[in-house]
Amino acid sequence: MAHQWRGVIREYADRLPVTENTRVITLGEGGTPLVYAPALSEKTGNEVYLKVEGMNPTGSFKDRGMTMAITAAVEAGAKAVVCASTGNTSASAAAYATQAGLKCAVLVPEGKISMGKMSQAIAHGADIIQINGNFDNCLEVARKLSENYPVFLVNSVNPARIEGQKTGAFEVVDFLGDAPDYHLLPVGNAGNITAYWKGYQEYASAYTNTAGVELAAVASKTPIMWGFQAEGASPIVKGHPVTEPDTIATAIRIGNPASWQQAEAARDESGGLIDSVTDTEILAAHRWLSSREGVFVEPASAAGVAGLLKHHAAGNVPTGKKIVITVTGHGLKDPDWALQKLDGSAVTPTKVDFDVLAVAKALDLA
Ligand code: AN7
Repeated sequence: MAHQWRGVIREYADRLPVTENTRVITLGEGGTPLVYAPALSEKTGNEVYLKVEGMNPTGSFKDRGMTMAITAAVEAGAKAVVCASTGNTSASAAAYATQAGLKCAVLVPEGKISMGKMSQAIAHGADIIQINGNFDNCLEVARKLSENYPVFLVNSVNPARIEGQKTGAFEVVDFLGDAPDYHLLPVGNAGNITAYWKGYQEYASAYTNTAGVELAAVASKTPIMWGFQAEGASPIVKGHPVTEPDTIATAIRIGNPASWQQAEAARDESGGLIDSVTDTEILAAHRWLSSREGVFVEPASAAGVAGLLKHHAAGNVPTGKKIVITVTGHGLKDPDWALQKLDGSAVTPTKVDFDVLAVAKALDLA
């Protein structure tokens, strides 16, 4: 009988801060496909794989961390949770809080979250507060709210989130049989690059878990980490916070990432880099993924692929390597970007009468 995936906490219980008595809040997250990308592989002369995180229950990688954060909130006796979000965290928090029976408040930047994500938070009954400011302002308020009121913070400044998200690295290694040579991903608040690096490190050496049991190393090495911010929201690249972050990739429209130092540590300890890509490069990569690999993502999710193409064009990418790129969220989160051509002109379906010959002609079959 095929193995049925039980969600990241149960699959990786021996490497997560849970016990037998923990009430696990899960929607079956994780176990996402690692998809071979033929066109990127051919273009760059490497073996390129996509970790397709849009396949998670709420359509983004956030679910890996949220199963742990909401489980921890329940364990701590919380009655309500709060998060700041560019959209995906709020969708995920709202869903997991619902299963746990917790109230959920989400603070989002006004006008800068996609309709798909907003609809999820509404559908799951979250209290949605639009803040007249950006994500960084929202996070500051969420932190202070949790310090002064009885609400449990589920942003990635909560270590439980990082613990859950590190399972992405475990899955990559479990699938490939070892760590890849390179791991590329988008960087916004920098929780995910922090989490992947933690997961890769824990898998590459003996690890003593929370029960005091020593687990053997699973991987022989760790990958080189390449992270990519959007150019208009690239504080780590610039070396200073950006007060007015601006990019079409609203998910990573973040000017002062909470895990800034951890992201720099991942970069430096792995011998990697954190660079930026323009909105034009992001949209080209978004289109590449949908039209050449068969993988539909939201714009921010394409930043890692944009980074690979940028550095390949600059001659910085070796050949013959295994490269994994996390594509973080589903294309249906923000589908408008697929509805126009790259030059901005509209894509209009061909209209014909209901007649086989007319359809055959329209398809160049007759
Ligand atoms: C699709 O939902 O910050 O560097 O509030 O939604 O770990 O922040 C989302 C971030 C990449 C960046 N791709 O990851 C939020 C939020 C997508 C995202 C990122 C986000 P981090």
